[in-house]
Amino acid sequence: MIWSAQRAQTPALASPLVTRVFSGIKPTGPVQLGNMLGALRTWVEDQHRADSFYCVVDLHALTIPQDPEVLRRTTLELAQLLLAVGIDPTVATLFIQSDVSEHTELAWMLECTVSFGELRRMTQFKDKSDDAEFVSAGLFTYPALMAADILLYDSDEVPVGEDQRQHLELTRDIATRFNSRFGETFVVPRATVPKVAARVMDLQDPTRKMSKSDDSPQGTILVLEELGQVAKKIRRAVTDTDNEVRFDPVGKPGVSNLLSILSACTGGDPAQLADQYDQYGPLKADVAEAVVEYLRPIQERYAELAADPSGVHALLAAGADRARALAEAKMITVRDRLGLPVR
Ligand code: ATP
Ligand code: LTN
Repeated sequence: MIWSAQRAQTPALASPLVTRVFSGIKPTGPVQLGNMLGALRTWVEDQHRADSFYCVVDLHALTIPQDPEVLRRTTLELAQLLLAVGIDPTVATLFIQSDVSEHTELAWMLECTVSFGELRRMTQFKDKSDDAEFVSAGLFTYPALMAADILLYDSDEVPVGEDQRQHLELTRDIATRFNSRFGETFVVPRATVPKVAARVMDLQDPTRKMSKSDDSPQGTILVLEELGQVAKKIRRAVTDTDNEVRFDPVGKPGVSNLLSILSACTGGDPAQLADQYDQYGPLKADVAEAVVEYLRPIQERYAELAADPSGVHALLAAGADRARALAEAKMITVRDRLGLPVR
C-alpha cells in the first residue's frame, strides 16, 4: 500500500478560511464514465485547493435492495477505485458513510424539518420509484440524508453531476430554514457542476443519463471495462440520422454526447471540436481513443491497488476518525439548537 493511514499534517478541525468540499458516491454498481467525468474528475482537482471530504455513501445504497455480501465488496472496491482515479488520502479525507453514525442522526432531525411536498418534487425519486416493485420509505427521504452528509461538515462546495442539482437546492433550503428557525448552525453550500459532461448520456439511448445501476450494458462505459470493449461501444454509439457533426444537445443528443465526452477527456470546447469533423466515423474513432487513453492509467493504478488491498481498511478508518471529529462537534450544536440533551 502506497499511503500511510496517518493523514499528513492536517489539523482535526480545518480553518474556517479554507474552502470545504464534500461529495459522495453510492456503491450501487461499477463506476461508469458519467461518474468519472461529471463528478470524480472535479473531486481530484478540488482536493488540491480545498479541504475535501469524499464519502462512499453506503447508507444511500440501502434505499434500493442490496445483497449484503455484494454491498460489502462493492463498497471496498469503490474506495479502491477512488484511490485509483487520484483521490489522495494524504490531502483529502476519504471515508465510508456508515462509519460515522452522526449522518443518520442528523438525517432524522432534517427529515423533521423538510416537508413531504418538498421531497415529493424530487425528480430522482420519481425516476427511481416509477418502475420499482418495492419503494422504500428511505428512497423517499433520501435527500434529507444527503443534506445531512453535506451540512455536518460546514461544506461550501459540493462537486456533483447535473442530476444532483435539485438535491443541492433542497439542501440549501433545508440549511437556510434551519438557520432562520433555530439560529445560525449550517453553512449554506453550493453545487459545483462541471461546464462540460455534467450529464453524460447513455450511448444507446442518448435521451437518458448513463447510470451505474441501470441495465444498459451497451450504452454504459465502465471505468474498469476492458479497453477494446470500451472502443467498440463508442464506435457503435447511436448517433443521429443526418450526417452533420454539430454540438446541439437537444437536436442532436447522440453526437453532442460524444463531443462532450471528447471535450472532457482532451480539453477544448465541444462546439469548436465539432468543426473539426464532417463525418461521424472519424469523430467516433477520436472519442474512442480519447476515452481509452483517459481510462488506461486509472485501470493500471486500480490493478496495483487491488493486488494489495491491505492498507485500504486502515486508511478508511483514519478517514472516518477525522470525519467523526467534525461531525461530533457539529452535532453538539445541532442538539442544543433543537432542545435535545447535549451529551
Ligand atoms: P445509480 O445508477 O445507482 O443512481 P449513478 O451512476 O447515477 O448511480 P451516483 O453514485 O448516484 O451514480 O453518483 C455519483 C456522482 O456521479 C454524482 O455526483 C452524480 O451526479 C454523478 N453522475 C452520475 N451519473 C452521471 C452522468 N451520467 N453524467 C454526469 N455525472 C453523473
Ligand atoms: N445523492 C447522490 C449521492 C450522494 C451525495 C451526497 C452527493 C449522497 N450524499 C452528498 C454529494 C454530496 C447521488 O445520487 N448521486
